Amino acid sequence: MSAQPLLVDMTDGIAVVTLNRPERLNAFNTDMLSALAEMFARLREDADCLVIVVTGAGRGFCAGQDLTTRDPLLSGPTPDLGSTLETHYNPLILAIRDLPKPVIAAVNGPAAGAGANFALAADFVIAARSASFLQAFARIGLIPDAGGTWWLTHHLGEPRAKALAMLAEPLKAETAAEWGLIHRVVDDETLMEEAMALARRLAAASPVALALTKQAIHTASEHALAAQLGIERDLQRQAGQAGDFAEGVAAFLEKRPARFRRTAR
Ligand code: LHQ
Repeated sequence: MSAQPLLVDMTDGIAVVTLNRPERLNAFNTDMLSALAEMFARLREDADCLVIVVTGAGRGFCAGQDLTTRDPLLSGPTPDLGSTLETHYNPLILAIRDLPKPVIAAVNGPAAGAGANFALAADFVIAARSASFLQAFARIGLIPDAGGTWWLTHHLGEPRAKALAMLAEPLKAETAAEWGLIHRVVDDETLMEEAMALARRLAAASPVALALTKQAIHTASEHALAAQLGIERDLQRQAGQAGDFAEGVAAFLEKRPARFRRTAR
C-alpha cells in the first residue's frame, strides 16, 4: 500500500498538514489533491481547529502537478488541462482563500508550479532561507495557474509578475520576502519553530476577528473606498455582536490578557 499523501496532526487547535510524497518533492497527484480538498472541508467545520499550518515532507515543499501522470504518450498530445483546474486546483485555492481561519504555509524547500501558487494562497507564507519559488509553467508551455497570475500581479505588479512568469527562474525566499510576496524568511533549522510560534499567536487571538479581518482584506482590492467602508461597517457589526469584543474591552479595562473563546464557532 502506498503512503498517505497527507499527514495531519492536530494539537491545541493547530492542525499541521504535511504534504507527503517526498520522493517527488511532494508533487500533486489526484490522491493528494482529493485528500487536500477533503481535509480543508473537514477542518473548516472542525470547531476545535483554529489555525492550519501546511508544510512539505523531506527537502521540498511542493513541485506542483506530478508530471509523471501527464506523460503525453499516455494522455495524448492535447489534454484538457482546464478540466483539471476546474475539478481540483480552482476549488482548492478558493477553499484556502475562503476558509474563515488563518492558514500558514511553512515553505521548507522548492515550491514550483501549482505548488508555489498553493503556498501563496495561504494567509502567511514563512519560508526557509534555502527555499525558492518557481513559476515553472513557461518551461512546459503553460501559463501560471492555481492563482499564480493573480498573486503575482496583486502582490508584485505587472513588471515583476511578467518576469517571474515568463522567465520561469527560481525566486529565492529572501527576495520573495523583500518584494512582499511572502511574509518572512527564517533560518532553515528554525522554520517549524517559527511557524508554530506564529500559529500559537493566532490560535490565542479572537477567531471571529481573524475570520472577519481575512474576509475584509480580501475584498479591499476589489472595491473603491466608499464600498469598502460599507463592508467594514457590516463586518464590524458582526464582530461587535460576536462576544469577543465584550471580552476584549473588559480585559483592557481590567488590565488583564483577553481570554477569547478557543473555538472557531
Ligand atoms: C517531480 C516533479 C514533478 C514529478 C520534481 N512531477 N516528479 C495544472 C494542470 C494540469 C496539468 C499541468 O500542471 C498544472 C500545474 C502545474 O503545477 S505545472 C508545473 C509542474 N511542475 C514543474 O514543472 C516543476 C518540475 N520540477 C522542477 O522543475 C524541479 O524538480 C524543482 C525546481 C522543483 C526542484 O529541482 P531540484 O531540487 O533539482 O530537484 P529534482 O529536479 O532533482 O527533483 C527531485 C525528484 O523529484 C526527481 O525525481 P528523481 O527520480 O529523478 O530523483 C524529479 O523528477 C521529481 N520531481 N518535480 N512536478
